[in-house]
Order: sequence, then structure tokens, then C-alpha cells
Amino acid sequence: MRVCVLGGDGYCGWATALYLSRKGHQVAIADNFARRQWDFELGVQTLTPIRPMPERLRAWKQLTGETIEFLSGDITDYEFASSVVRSFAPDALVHFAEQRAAPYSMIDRNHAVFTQVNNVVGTLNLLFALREFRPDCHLVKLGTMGEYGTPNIDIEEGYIAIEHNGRKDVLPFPKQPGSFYHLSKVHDSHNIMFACKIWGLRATDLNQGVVYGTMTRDVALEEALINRFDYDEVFGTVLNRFCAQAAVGHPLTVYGKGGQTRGYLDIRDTVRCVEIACLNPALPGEFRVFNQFTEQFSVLELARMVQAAGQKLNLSVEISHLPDPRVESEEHYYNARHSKLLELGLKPHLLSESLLDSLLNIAIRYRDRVDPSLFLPKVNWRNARNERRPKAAAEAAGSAYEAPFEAAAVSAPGNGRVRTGDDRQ
Ligand code: NAD
Ligand code: USQ
Repeated sequence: MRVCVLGGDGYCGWATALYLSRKGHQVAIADNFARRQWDFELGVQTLTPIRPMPERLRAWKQLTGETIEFLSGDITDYEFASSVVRSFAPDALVHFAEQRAAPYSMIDRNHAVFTQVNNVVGTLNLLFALREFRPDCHLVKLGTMGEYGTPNIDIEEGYIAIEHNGRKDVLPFPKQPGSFYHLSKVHDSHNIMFACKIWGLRATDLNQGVVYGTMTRDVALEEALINRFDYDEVFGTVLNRFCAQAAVGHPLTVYGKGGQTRGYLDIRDTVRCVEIACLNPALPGEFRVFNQFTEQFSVLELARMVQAAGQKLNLSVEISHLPDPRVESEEHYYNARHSKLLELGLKPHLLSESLLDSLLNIAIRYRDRVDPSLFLPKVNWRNARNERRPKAAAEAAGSAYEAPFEAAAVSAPGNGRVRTGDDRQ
């Protein structure tokens, strides 16, 4: 199968591209390196030293003999998005290429607008490109469990059967997202569903939970293939952050009471779920939704698990409860269905003690690269404008980023692509 992985320089995309290539698919990656730019902008870096794309692809070719094609560009540019669809002619378009950090989208107006434009316009461009040039290609879109929020009822997979005033229908499950980023995913879902309906496109929305881990069999083959491991307050997801914190003796940063419960999955299951979706395409006109996670945990449960695993490795791990910088329920009901991928053959890697050990060991291996000033949350949902990291702090973290925030180039907010009101100050 010909699979194009959009966003293949990123955390989930890189591991997925390698996995699909090993499994015999012809793989192309498309990316504009925006994410590396956002790291520079914030003065953060992944715990693991990821390599430039040409080096990554050379190493893969040398080790496996497989070639992964690379297409450099921004999918919010329709010329680029449509050229990917025309030139590579994919059977499946796997779409990871979005701004995916909730805190990034909550920094200020620029970042909220940028996130929604990047994500919504990018996805719209792909829909038009598919309609125009390859209507039978299957769009496999990464959505998020956060589209649903935390309702006080069970969460279904995409749709809910409702009886209202004596009439019945099956409708999209209600969405109550918790950030401007999560909202962008809801907007995407609506646009994709509509395009399937009017143009007969086929799409699968993978409502993914929070991903943890960094190693897959493929990225572990050689240091040059190493994957991202973000631990900073903006891009780091919670379990990876806790492991990095434990590795350097920083108290685990539980926000509020820690009862926030989410679906989680190992990155090895991310890559397999994407493969399962590709191998079992949606029907023409079908907008299919899978909830892509394997287990539910509260934040406090995760912190306690990391504490216990850390103690076995002679790490002294404290848990601290910080005021929650986000506006979210700190204690709530959560029960989300996630059976469709299991029915199609997913065999989950569950979060065991040995897995936590290996996560902690990776964090320990790279702990000299940890900048503890990146742990504490600085983006508060209640503010319309949050302070950015001063340049000095960025330099102390080893970032080469020079430009002031407002002047950040092509793929960063405030670049002139969207201009309203106070942009011109
Ligand atoms: P990431 O930031 O590591 O990777 C995203 C990649 O997309 C980056 O390489 C970036 O440069 C690229 N990109 C962004 N905008 C682009 C554009 N306009 N044109 C071309 N390339 C662009 O993110 P990730 O963690 O790998 O997440 C991938 C997807 O999975 C996202 O859509 C995210 O919403 C979803 N997701 C991630 C998680 C998680 O825990 N990481 C959980 C649920 C869903
Ligand atoms: N949290 C803490 N302490 C921390 C970091 C986070 O208590 O140090 C809490 C958050 O408040 C939240 C939960 O942990 O309640 C999860 O936060 P997260 O940063 O790990 O994940 P989130 O912001 O939800 O975003 C991540 C990905 C995003 C994806 C989403 C899936 O960055 O791309 O869409 O997970 S989901 O959570 O299902 O929406």
C-alpha cells in the first residue's frame, strides 16, 4: 500500500512512518519542520537528541534497505497539499500534521488563531485535494479523545443513539473540548464528516488518547533513528513528563487534585492502530470514528505508579499538587468505549511495571539534557495573554533561536498569514 505520513518528522509520525516502511508499505513523509521551529520559539528541546531528516532517512535506508520519500512543505499551502496527493498518489493519507499542544494554543490570541488556522486549513486543503485528485484515497486523520471532554455519561465511539420526543437518531457524540487546540480537532471532524457526505470521500477519525513512551522496535535500531521525548510544560505529555521529572529528582507536577482521567496508549500501539485503520479502510462516503487508547488513568494514579517504579530504581520521587493552570474538572466520571480497534486486531501494550522501568531508564539515560525550568506550568487557561519564556532562558536551554517571538518565520504565529486587529501593534 502507498501511504503518505503527513507530519512524519513528529513524535507519532516518525515512529509510524518507520513501522509502515518495515511492514512493506511504500511510505512518503511530508512535513514542514514547523514543530522544530516551535521548539526554538519556546526555547525547549526534546529530551532525546533527534536528528535532521536527511540523516534519519539515510540511517533507515542503510539499516533496512528501505527508502522513505520525503516531501518538504506546509499543508496549509494548497499547492503543496495537492502536489503531495498528485505526485505520491497515496492509497492512504495519514494525517498527523497539526499543532498538537493544548498549552501552546492557550498562550495568547496569536497562538490560538495560529493553531486553528494551521489545523483547520491544513485539513480542509487535504479534503479538497482528495476530492480533486484522488477521491478513493482513505484519509486516516488523527483526532483526539479530548474532543469529547469529560461528560457525566459513557463516551461512545464517535456516535450516540438518541431518543428525543419519541423519535430516534444516531448522531455525532456531543463535543466539549477543553482548549483552542482541542476545538480545532472538533472543527476538523465536522469538516471531514461533511466532505465524506457531499463528495463520498472515505475517512477514519482516530480519536487518540494521550500517548506515552518513545521507543518502538524501529526507532530503537540505532541512535540516528531516535524519536522525540518531550517533557516541557507545553509539548510534554503527562506520563513522559513525570518520568523526566523522576529521573532528575523534581517533584511530579500533578495539576490540582489529580483526578483528571484520560485514555492513554503506548506509542507502539499508536503505530499499530494506524496500520489497522489503513488496512481496513472506511467505505466511500463513510466518516468512521475509532477511539484510540488502551487504558484509562487519573493523573494522580500515574504519578503514584511513577513514584513506585522510581523507588525501585533508587530514585526519590515526591508528588506535588500544583494549582491547576487549566480549566478542567479535577474529579469527574470517565468511561470511554474503545472496542473497534481491538475488534480489528489490536493487541495492546499495557502500562506495566516493566514498561515504566524502561520509560524511566530512557529518561535517566538522557537526564543531562533536562532543563528543570521547563517543568513548571506557565500557560494559564484563565489568562488571555501568558508571558513567554525570556530569550535568556531559551539560550540557557541551549536553543539557537534568535528571532523575537513576533518575528518568528514561516510556520509560527504572527507571520502575517492571518491578520486582525492587534497583530499590527
Ligand atoms: P508533533 O508535534 O510531534 O508532530 C506533528 C508534526 O506535524 C511535526 O513534525 C510538524 O512539523 C508537522 N506539521 C504541523 N503542522 C504542519 C503543516 N501545516 N504542514 C506540514 N507539517 C506540519 O505531534 P505528535 O505528538 O506526533 O501528534 C501528531 C498528531 O496526533 C496530532 O494531530 C495530534 O493532535 C495527534 N495526537 C497526539 C497525541 C499525543 O499524545 N502526542 C495524542 C492524541 C492525538
Ligand atoms: N497534567 C498534569 N501535570 C502535568 C501535565 C499534565 O496534571 O505536568 C494533566 C493535565 O492537566 C491534563 C492531563 O494531565 O488533565 C493530560 O495532559 P497532557 O498534557 O498529557 O495531555 P493533553 O493536553 O490532553 O494533550 C495530549 C496531546 C494532544 C492530544 C491529547 C489527547 O498533547 O495532542 O490530543 O493528549 S486527550 O488528552 O485525550 O485529549
